[in-house]
Amino acid sequence: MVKKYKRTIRHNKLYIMMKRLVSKLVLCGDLAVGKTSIRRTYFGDGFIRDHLSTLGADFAIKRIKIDENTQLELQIWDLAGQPGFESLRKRFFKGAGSVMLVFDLTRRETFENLDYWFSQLWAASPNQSMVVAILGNKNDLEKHTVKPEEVDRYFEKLRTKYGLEKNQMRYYETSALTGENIEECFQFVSNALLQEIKMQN
Ligand SMILES: Nc1nc2c(ncn2[C@@H]2O[C@H](COP(=O)(O)OP(=O)(O)OP(=O)(O)O)[C@@H](O)[C@H]2O)c(=O)[nH]1
Ligand SMILES: [Mg+2]
Repeated sequence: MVKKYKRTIRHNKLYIMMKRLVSKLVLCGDLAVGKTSIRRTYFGDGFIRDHLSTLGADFAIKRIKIDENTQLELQIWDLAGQPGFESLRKRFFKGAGSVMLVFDLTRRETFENLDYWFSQLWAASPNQSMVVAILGNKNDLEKHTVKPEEVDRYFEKLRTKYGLEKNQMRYYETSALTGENIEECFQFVSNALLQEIKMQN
């Protein structure tokens, strides 16, 4: 779901019509998979070695310039992976246009729990045009417990179960520590959302 706003900016007696597209992106996944680290790396806020568990949710806004007159505003909700925030989470899920489902490549159970996260999101915000990026994080660590083919099979399941489109989903192996694929996965989400708008118009 992408909301559209128009704003007029007065600049040296020139009036420019700005189109502002606003969309909500939710970062979710198990405890300590690296959601906050991914967000911090994307914003250039630096990597923190300690695990400072998110309480409830953190919020950040990224404004992406599309062209001279168009801006995409991603409202990013970074949710706590800790159990106990379920009822709170539902509120944050509402109206999401895209989701980053994050797991830790070295802990297989965090991949297996992605289905729990997605079904929670879908129950709170059924939306036929959801953009889904799956991030296998901590790619800088050696011991990988999930193969890319398994993620492909999970995408297949999302397609059949929720009717999502193939071009709305992508898998990235990321590292918040080295920055690998962090910019790319946000770029994918932004492009897929813009594609969606073009299809609607
Ligand atoms: N090696 C490595 N460690 C990472 C990476 N991303 C996060 N970490 C570490 O993993 C731990 C958890 O990171 P967070 O970003 O706090 O995880 P989270 O998913 O936000 O956790 P919650 O908010 O509790 O749900 C921290 O100690 C980070 O330093 C990564 O890409 N590589
Ligand atoms: Mg966190």
